[in-house]
Amino acid sequence: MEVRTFRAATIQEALALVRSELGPEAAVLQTRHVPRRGLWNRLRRRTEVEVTASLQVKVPSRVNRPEPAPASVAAPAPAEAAPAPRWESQELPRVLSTQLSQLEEMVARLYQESRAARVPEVPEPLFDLFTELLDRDLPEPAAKQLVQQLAQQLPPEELHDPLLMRGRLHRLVESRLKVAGPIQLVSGQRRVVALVGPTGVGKTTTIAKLAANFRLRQRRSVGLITVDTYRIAAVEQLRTYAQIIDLPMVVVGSPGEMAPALAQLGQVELVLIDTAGRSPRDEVKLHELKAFLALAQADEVHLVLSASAGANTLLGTARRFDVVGPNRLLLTKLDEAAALGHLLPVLEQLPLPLSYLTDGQNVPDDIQAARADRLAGQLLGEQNG
Ligand SMILES: Nc1nc2c(ncn2[C@@H]2O[C@H](COP(=O)(O)OP(=O)(O)OP(=O)(O)O)[C@@H](O)[C@H]2O)c(=O)[nH]1
Ligand SMILES: [Mg+2]
Repeated sequence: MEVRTFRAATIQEALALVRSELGPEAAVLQTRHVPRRGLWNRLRRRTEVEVTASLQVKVPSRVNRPEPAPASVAAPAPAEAAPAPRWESQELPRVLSTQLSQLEEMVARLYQESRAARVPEVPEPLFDLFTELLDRDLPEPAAKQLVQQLAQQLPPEELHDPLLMRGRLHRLVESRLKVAGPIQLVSGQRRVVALVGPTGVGKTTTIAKLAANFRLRQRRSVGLITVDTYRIAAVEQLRTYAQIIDLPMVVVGSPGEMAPALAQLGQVELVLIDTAGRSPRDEVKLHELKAFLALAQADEVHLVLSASAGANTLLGTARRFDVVGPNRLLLTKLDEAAALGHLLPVLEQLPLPLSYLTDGQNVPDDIQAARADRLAGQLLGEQNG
């Protein structure tokens, strides 16, 4: 088989040489750039195109040729019309594949640029983590701020390791949480703990969970006081729990009854005070509540809020309850919230440390003392967090 090579400065010139030497039927077998001959050219790294071609190789063209027209309507081909040059069939796939890979690169670059353009403050390697935080209900400004802080902490070798990044993010969130943990009892001393908050958040149920755990599991002496005298049903709700757990319970109807009620409970180690749910907008009732708690000399006042409420509601409610003087935050109904990310900015903005979390209606099981590492996992939606 006769195979010949042709060299020229450009591919067009080289192909023109092939056609003039071998004719239009010649098939191009290979084209490549090669160093130009001569010392001077080599020193200057000049290249030229080398085309290898043969007349004996028949390569079917990949370009669809039009079907020949029926004989009756066929116009005679002009005598000088040259057949389509064979080299097209070789060159096209090469050209196409180069263009395709260029297109791929361009699309990838545009995609990265558009992601960065959408949220320019988010470092690109942390973009997936950022969108995950949004999926976990973290508000965008808080998610941005978190990944920016993470980016400052991350050593460059960890920037592309999702596992290490997640570990650091977890520790970062954990370090931002303020946690008081559970009620600490000291033997021989009475601790008075009150729960306050809006209506229906789970104060009475949580009192029952705490009372049952301290009494039945930790074998401490516990007494209950309710200042919720507005609704008979509310008093009966707590009385039922008191009877089941076998605890003393006293109803306080006016501020003057608080001191006698505490005296009546005697030397119990833990007094739990249940209060009526108050509308955060009712300032008179909030001040009244404060007066009750001052008379009780409460050591701990836990503001109870439902985790299923939105961040603004939680912050607004907490601000209004400030007058009552809470020193702990207790979050209920974690089980009802689809995701918990919205709680992170709330927990950061409120000065109150977290005491307990509740995640269901079951007394006494659905309650945990707050722990920063576990809560960080819950806020980030980690498995088994
Ligand atoms: N899903 C879920 N429900 C809860 C949780 N805690 C309490 N509940 C339910 O919430 C409802 C209200 O609970 P309560 O304990 O009566 O709430 P409260 O704050 O005492 O209500 P008021 O006294 O009316 O202000 C009840 O149906 C409870 O079973 C929780 O952690 N998760
Ligand atoms: Mg209640």
